[in-house]
Amino acid sequence: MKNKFYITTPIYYVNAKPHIGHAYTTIAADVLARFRKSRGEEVYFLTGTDEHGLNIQKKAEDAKKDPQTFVDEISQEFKDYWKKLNIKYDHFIRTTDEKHKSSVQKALQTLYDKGAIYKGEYEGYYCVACEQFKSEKDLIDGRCPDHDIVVEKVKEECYLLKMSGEAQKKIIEKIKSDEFRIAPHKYKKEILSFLESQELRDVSISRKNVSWGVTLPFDKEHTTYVWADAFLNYLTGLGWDGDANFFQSSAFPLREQSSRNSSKPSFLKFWPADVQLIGKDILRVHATIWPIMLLHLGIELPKMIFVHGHILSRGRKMSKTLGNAISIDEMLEKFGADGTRYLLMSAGTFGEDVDMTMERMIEKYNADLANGLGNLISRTVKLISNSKFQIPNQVQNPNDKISDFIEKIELNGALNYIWKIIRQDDKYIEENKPWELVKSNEDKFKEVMQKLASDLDFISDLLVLFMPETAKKIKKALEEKKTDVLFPRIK
Ligand code: ME8
Repeated sequence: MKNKFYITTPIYYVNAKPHIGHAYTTIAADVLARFRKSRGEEVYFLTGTDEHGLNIQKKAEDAKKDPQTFVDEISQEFKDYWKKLNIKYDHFIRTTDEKHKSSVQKALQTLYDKGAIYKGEYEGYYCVACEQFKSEKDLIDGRCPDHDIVVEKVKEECYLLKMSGEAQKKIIEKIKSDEFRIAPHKYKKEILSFLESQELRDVSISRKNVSWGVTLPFDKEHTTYVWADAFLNYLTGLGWDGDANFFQSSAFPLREQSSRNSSKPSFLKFWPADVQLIGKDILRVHATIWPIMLLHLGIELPKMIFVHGHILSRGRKMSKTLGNAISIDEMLEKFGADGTRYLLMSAGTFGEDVDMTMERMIEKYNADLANGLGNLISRTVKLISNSKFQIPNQVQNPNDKISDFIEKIELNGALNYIWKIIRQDDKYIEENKPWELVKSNEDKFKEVMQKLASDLDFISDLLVLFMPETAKKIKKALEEKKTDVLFPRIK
């Protein structure tokens, strides 16, 4: 029976086009999806765009466009960038898809009928860029610390989702036991200390004065709060129509006993998600509202939320709202798709914050790609092209070592491992001087070049997840015994 693997990214707001922060999560998900596919698993990789809410409504007004036209354009930009970055998702969900909207309505009706949603009033502060309510202690001088904007005081009639009591207790238990795993460990600790230190406040799941959203099925004067709408994408993106009964007792045994055959609907085949990748900015909502919605619906929780750190620019989170982001265009133009993928994935420990500047990226590109990998390829290929040398068949078993890193989602660890081989080979060339051996000792020359060619072939297998085009070019260069310069130095 084939193992299944369901991986998601956040669905991104279409208030502006994506920057390298969004690329960071999406490339990481692509690497993990490619890895599982290469092992023969049945993979479903979902990404998409989050298109409702006040912020987007306002941005469309500013742009003097009707909201649908506005979101159509920006959502398309996300798709275009993902294509340029060679991201191979299985489905791209948009929250303005008709099917998604009707499924959200069905699910909310169920929650309402069950009494998990009730009518009330909400009073608090609202950060329109986070699209989240904030408590006073979340703020610095009345401003949202993430977006540096003044929050609005809101008091309105709304529908609320029950968050405290039984639901909160269950979430704590499931996080503690890793049934609902939050990784890396420090984020698990952080969220547990938050959940254990206070009783959760019921959250508003509707807005009365926001027209750009999914109408509540049980009260047409309200639209769905953008996060409640957005979370359900992880299920509707698998084709779920909003009927929670599908997941109930009768469906579970059916799912467990038979093989995951294709006649089964995708959502039963792939749910629960194996990895939900997110940035640390949205951990709290993913560890509270999202699992509590699922608990109320009687649907299993995802197996793991994996949290990565922020890309910072001079100490602050790179963000569309702050306007301090490096553009994907700039990266693509300078470094190409593979160079961009490499620089983002090797930027630092996946899970920790990483500070990125263009200067440092250029330096790293020159050191690791133009010099390190690029030099190794061109030297090796040049030496074998001048000789009658036959390239050996692959002898090394790829993936063993790197699998450990990738399974633990230590993506830069995997790249460090590959670059260690590259550096060792560089040293090996310096020590053995094959350009002299070719004249003086043919046997030794063959031995040295065999090792180098075989290592390069191995490196290409290891790199394929991160730099798919480069991996192909390495193979081709070895086969044809010629190569162009793959990574010209950048000044
Ligand atoms: O939060 N560093 O959308 P969003 C690293 N629509 N990652 C970054 C980043 C940075 N500087 N900036 C953005 C939303 N990201 C909601 C999500 S999901 C049901 C709804 C990445 O457009 C990172 O993955 O603000 C972060 O969590 C996400 O983009 C936020 O994207």
